[in-house]
Amino acid sequence: MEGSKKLHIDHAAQWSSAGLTIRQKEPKNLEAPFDPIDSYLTPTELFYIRSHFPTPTLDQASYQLRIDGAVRRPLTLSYAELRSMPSETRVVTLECAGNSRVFLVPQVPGAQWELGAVSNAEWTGVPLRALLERAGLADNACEIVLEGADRGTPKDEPLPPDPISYAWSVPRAKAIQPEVLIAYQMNGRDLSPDHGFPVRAIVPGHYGMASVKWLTRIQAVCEPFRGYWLTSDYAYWASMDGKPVRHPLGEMKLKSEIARPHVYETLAPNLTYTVSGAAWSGETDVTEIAVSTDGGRTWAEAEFLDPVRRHAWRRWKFDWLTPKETGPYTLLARAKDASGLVQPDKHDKNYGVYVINHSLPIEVFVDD
Ligand SMILES: Nc1nc2c(c(=O)[nH]1)N[C@H]1C(S)=C(S)[C@@H](COP(=O)(O)O)O[C@H]1N2
Ligand SMILES: [Mo]
Repeated sequence: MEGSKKLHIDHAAQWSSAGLTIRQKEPKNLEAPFDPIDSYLTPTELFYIRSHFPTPTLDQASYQLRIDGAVRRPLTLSYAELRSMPSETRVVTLECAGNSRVFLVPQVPGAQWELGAVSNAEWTGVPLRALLERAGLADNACEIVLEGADRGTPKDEPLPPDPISYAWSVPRAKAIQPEVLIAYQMNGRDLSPDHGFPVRAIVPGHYGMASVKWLTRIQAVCEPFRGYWLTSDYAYWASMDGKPVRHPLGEMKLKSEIARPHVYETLAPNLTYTVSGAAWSGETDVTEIAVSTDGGRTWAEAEFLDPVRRHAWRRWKFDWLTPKETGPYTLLARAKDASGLVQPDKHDKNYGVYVINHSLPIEVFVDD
């Protein structure tokens, strides 16, 4: 079982004034506190922040959204024009593809996210589909490139020679789904600067990297876009006729996390302790959740607190009568989806330092 060695929990980590753990100060990489998931929606000030470059300064008055490329009627929308279009509100869980990286053994480079590079919010905006219809998407367009206003030099080799923007490309089939939003509100208020003010994309069911913040351009393309983020960074080894090929990440994988107790917590013996957490997936529904308190030998059904809602997490709980016998115990949670797929028990190496969706061992101590 992975994780039987001590995790490299960063005990010297600093907290922001709002209570987020600072993984990196600038550009901002702030982790949400995962253990107090008392609310279904993550309060905006506690929602994790993952930015590759400094937050750009944009304002509503001069904001422009360009829609071009393989479209019949390229257009530019002002903020007011976007706001005047019919909108939709959806609850969507965002998870960074690098979430839970600290659980990889041996330790790997990159931000040492624990459990909180995932959060759940309500987003309001215009379906991307409506904008593509207005622009007249060409029949042969295969992807939609979403580009942000932030720029800089990325960190990992191979590096492009000049500063680049943050851009992600979404397959056409996903981009035209009704749930993909060009959002301007989060939890009922204007987006905050760090979460993409004034406008961002929300691509439900895909890892966070697809939900481009500070969105200023939507470009339809007729060939797969092979930009830095989709090739050098957020890519994995897929297989083509038995040979490994690089593909960009996409759909979020089935996952559950234990929020309480936290790793290395000490619990009293012979007392009921409520183990709690959340489970989510990409394009399917989480239908079952089981908990093990003996490192995976036996499993018991846990209880969901939230209903099934596609693209949003479901919190759950499990009442555990802690053993009389003191000592270390390993807790695991394991989700199952509507197709019968079960959360894996180890990390898939094809994903490198991303997609850490196996059952994460939470070691606790039962002691007086
Ligand atoms: N323009 C831009 N969009 C971006 C990013 C970025 O660095 N720049 N980071 C992406 C990544 S990797 C994630 S996980 C999500 C995080 O969104 P949040 O900061 O609102 O939580 O934004 C995505 N959108
Ligand atoms: Mo991310």
